[in-house]
Amino acid sequence: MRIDVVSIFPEYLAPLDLSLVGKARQSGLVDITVHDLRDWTSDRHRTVDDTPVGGGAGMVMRADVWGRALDEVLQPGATLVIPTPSGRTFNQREAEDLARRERIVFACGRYEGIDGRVARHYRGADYHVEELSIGDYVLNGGEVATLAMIEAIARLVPGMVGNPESLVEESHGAAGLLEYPVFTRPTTWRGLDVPEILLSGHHANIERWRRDEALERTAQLRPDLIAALAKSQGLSARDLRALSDAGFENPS
Ligand code: JD8
Repeated sequence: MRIDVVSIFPEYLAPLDLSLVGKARQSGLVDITVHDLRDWTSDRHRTVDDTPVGGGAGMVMRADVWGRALDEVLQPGATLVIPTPSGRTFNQREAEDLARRERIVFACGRYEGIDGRVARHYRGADYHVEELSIGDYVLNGGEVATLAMIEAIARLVPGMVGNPESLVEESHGAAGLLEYPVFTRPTTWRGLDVPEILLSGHHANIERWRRDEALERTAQLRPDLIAALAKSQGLSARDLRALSDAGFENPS
């Protein structure tokens, strides 16, 4: 997978040199290039913004500068991702979809955002243009959102995580539940013991305990996920009993 990122703060993407994504870059599994938008400015002040047409506070990023940059960085068939608080909400499904793409270009905005014609122009030029938000809160720019999305996408690239099985069980994974709590040694810490059943070696009981924990936690914090799971995969009688034992009504 090839990923390009365009930003006026390219150093903001330095964390992509670290950890799993950093290793994936070294092993060639993922090819990430970060570009400075100012390299496509045409004036000696390297201007990328101007006042909003129609008035209003702040500044808007210029379409002509973004156009020169994206014309060069976007290759045929590439997907252009524009992080924006007014975009579709990014989630695990979106990450799985983007992890199947060959080339992705992230356009990181700043100020009040990027001139709206940029997305319209490249959509019109038959590029996949995805305007995505990572959550209902306001950031100062697209870089943090881009870091989050690249990590969520890159770790799904085959060969990235040691045991692909682990991708299934995790929150928002195929199980559709939040994760069960995890523990390790010391088995007693500050008077707190790890749940006895996890020391039993009885794998079926442990698996059942973990699903019950995941069901209870999800019903408490994300009842929308329980309803979706009941609709998509259905809940077993044992699941329903676990939910009612935990005080949660039958979701169907
Ligand atoms: C891109 C400029 C700042 C946003 C005026 C503050 C994503 N979930 C998210 N929250 N915020 C962003 C985001 C914010 C951005 C840009 C993404 C480019 N800003 C603007 C509008 C209000 N300032 C985001 N993904």
